[in-house]
Amino acid sequence: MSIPFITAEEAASYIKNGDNVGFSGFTASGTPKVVTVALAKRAKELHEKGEPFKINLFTGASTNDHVDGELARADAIGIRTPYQSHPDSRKLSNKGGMHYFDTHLSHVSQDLRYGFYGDIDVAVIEATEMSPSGEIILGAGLGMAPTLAQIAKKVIIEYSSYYHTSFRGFHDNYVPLDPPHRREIPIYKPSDRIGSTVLKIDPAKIIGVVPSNASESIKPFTAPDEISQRIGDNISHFLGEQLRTGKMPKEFLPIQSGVGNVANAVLYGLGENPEIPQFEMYTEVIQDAVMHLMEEGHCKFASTCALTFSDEAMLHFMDNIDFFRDKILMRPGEISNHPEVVRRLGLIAMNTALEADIYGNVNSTHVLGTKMMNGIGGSADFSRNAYLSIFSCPSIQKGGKISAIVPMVSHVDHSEHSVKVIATEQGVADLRGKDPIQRAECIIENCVHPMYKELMWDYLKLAQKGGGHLPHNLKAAFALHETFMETGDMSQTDFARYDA
Ligand code: 0RQ
Repeated sequence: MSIPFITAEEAASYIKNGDNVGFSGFTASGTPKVVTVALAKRAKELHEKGEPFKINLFTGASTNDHVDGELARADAIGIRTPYQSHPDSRKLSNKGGMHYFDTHLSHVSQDLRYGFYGDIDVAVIEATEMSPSGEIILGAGLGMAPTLAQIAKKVIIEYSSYYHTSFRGFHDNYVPLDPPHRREIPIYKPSDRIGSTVLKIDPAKIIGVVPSNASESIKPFTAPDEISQRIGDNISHFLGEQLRTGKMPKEFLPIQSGVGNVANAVLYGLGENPEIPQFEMYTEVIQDAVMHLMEEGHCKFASTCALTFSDEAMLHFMDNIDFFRDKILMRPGEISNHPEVVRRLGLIAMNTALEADIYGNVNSTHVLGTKMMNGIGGSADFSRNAYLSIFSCPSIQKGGKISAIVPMVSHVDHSEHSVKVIATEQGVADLRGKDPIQRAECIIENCVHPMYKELMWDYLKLAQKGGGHLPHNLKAAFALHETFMETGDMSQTDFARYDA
C-alpha cells in the first residue's frame, strides 16, 4: 500500500470543526510545524465566512508558535490540555477564549486511552524517517506519539527533512498495558531500554505524508543572570552537603530538572561543583546545558522525552551525533515522567515556583492566584515521587515589588507534603522533618529577601496569636497580594491593621 504525499492544506482539510486532534512532540521538539499553520489559515477563512471552526488540542506538553501560537491567534482552539507556554495561548486562556485544563503530563496518554476525553479523530505526527509499511522514526521529541499512533482514527505524518543525520536508535517507544492488566514499568536505571526504536502505525490509518523542513525554532538561552547563578550555587552546595553527610548515596542520584534559566544555572552549578560526581538524568526535557555537561564529562547519561535544544545547539548535536548515541534515550512523556519510575530511581527533582508560602506550599501556575502562566507541566509527576524535591525561585520579582515568599500562596500546585526543599538566591530551606512553625522559621530565615524579612516575621507573630498547628490569620494571609493589587508594591503591606 503506498502512502500519498499531500500538501499541508489538503491535510488540514481532513480536520473538522470539533475534532479531537493529537500532536506528537514535547515542547517545540518533535511537534508538527506545517499542518497547523494551514489549519489556522483555514480556521480564519471559515470564521470570516461566519462558520465555526475550533479543534480540541491534545499534546505532550507545550508546543511551538506553529501550533499554540497559530491556532490561538486564529481563535481555533476549543479544549486545550495538558500544558501551554505560548503568550498568545496564555492570553486566550486568561480571557476565557479556550477551555484549558492543565494537568499532569504523565496522565494524558492514559486518560486518552481510558477514553476520558472521547476519541482522537486525527493525530499529526512528525517523522524523520518512514517505511511504506508505516514504521517511522520520530524526531527530537516524543510526547504522546506512541499512544496517538495506537488510538487515533486517522494519522497525518509530517515528514521532516530538517535533520541531516538519522535519529534512529534514540527513541524508546513503549505503551504500558492499561489496568487491570498493567505490569511494572521495567526501568531500573536511566539507560534501560524497554521499547522499540521505531513506531509502528497502521498504514491504513495514514491519510498522507506532508513534507516539512522547518527547524524547531528554539532560541538559545541567555547566559544565566547573577540571581539564577546564586540559586544554582546554593542548590549545588546543598547537594554537596547531602553527599558529605550521608543523606544522599555516595554514587549520587539521577537528576530531573525543569526548563528555563534557573534550571540551566542549577545544572551548570552542579557541573562546576567538584563535590558532585558524574551524574545521570531521568528527566522530561534536556536543554543546551545538558549537551555541554555531557561533552565536559559531568553528565554521563540522560533519559528524556525531548531534546529541547536551541537551533544552534541542535546543529552541534547533529554534527556530533555519534558522541551522543549511547548517552541519550528519548521516551514517551508517560514513561519519562512515570511516578513509579521516579520513585524507584530516587530522583533529585528540581522545579521552579512562581511563589512559595512560609509553610512550604508552592504555586507554579497562577499569578496572583488567577492568571494562568503556563501550567503544572511535569513538575508534580516528579516532585511528589522524588527522593528529594527541590523548588527554587528568585526571592523577589519586579524589582522587589513582589516577594516570592508569601504568607499563603494564592494557588496551590505542590502542597507542603511534596515540597522538601526551597531555594532562592538568599539560601536554602530544608523542610524535612519540621513541623509547620519550624518550616516557617526556616523559610523566613533562609529564603526571604531582606526587604521582606521583617514583614514575614510580623505575619508569623500575628498568625501565632490565633494558635493552631499551622497558624494563619485568614484576614491577613493575602495581605501582600491585596497590597500589590492596590498599590503595585507588596512591600507597602502593614500587618498592624490586622492586629486588632
Ligand atoms: O515576568 O515575563 O514579565 O519578566 O513571571 O518568571 O522568574 O523568569 O521564571 O521563566 O523560570 O518561569 C514557574 C513560570 C517560572 C515556570 C515558571 C513573573 C516574572 C516574569 C517569569 P516577565 P521567571 P521562569 C518542566 C517542568 C511550571 C511547569 C514546570 C513554569 C515571569 O518554571 O511554568 O515546572 N513552571 N514544568 O516577573 C507575579 C510572582 C511571580 C511573577 C514570577 N510571584 N508574581 N509575577 N513572576 N514570579 C517543563 C515541562 O513540564 C515541559
